[in-house]
Amino acid sequence: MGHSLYLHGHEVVFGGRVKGPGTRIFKLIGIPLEMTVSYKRGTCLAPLKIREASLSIESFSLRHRVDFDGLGVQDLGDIETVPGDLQKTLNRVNDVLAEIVEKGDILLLVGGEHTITYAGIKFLSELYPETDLIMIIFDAHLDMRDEFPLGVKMSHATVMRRVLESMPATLIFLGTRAVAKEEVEYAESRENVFFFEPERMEEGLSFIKSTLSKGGQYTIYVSIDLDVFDPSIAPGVGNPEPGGLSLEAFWKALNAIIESPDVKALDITECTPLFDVNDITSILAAKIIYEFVCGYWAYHFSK
Ligand SMILES: [Mn+2]
Repeated sequence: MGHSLYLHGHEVVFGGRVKGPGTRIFKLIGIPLEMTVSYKRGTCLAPLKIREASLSIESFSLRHRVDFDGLGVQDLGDIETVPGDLQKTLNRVNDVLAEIVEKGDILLLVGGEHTITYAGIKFLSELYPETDLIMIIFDAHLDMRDEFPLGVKMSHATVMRRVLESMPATLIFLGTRAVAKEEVEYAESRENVFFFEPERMEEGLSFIKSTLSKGGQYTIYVSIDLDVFDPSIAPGVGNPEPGGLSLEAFWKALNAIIESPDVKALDITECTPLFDVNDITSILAAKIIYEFVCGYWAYHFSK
């Protein structure tokens, strides 16, 4: 015990009250991190706003014929960040997760800026050291600069490069369309980085399928930066970028991915309620969590 003292519960719980015993394996944790955002501010407000949004929409998934209500998703609250100290915050996230998450749990991390993904994937790599880590990252960006801003090694624009330097993982990006030359050159120099523009989603999904059919033991971490969507669908993000995914393309991809029982974590990042329109980006984030949980249940537990 000890590290979970840094968990701060809210009266507003994702999806409302936990109404059924369910599997109790879905654990939702908010990480209101906002330290290195580079354009529009407000990511620290997202976890609570997304919880509120979850109360305003239906919890039943028509697609999967499953109701989120009763699946026993535990909302464990938010991890308190360490003001001004990113490294301590990331370490703290790692420590708290190690204390409350067990093998077999499905982790739902609600950011916060995209930098939280470093702590999430590091934790999974320690929980499942015997498996091959695969990250599937929905993002307009590669987040693979060496420094951003100049002199800063760890930020939401460098985080995936730091992941690659710290652990053996295969990174598959979907929806890529806003990159620096430096990032493309770095990504293409690596054998374990693959990226697919919005126009190549089908190719990306086939690639994921063939990767997973090689017969290894995998742990899959799904990371969603909401700027992967077209800004007309998700305006409340820190770095909006035209030409993003449609919802149809996204649901198709998400459902194909969660058919794999190796998926152990989902994170949703970069939502900023301050720049949203009618809360539609927070509502979309809540909807993604509903559909992810209902779909995962339908594929792996309902039979
Ligand atoms: Mn991004």
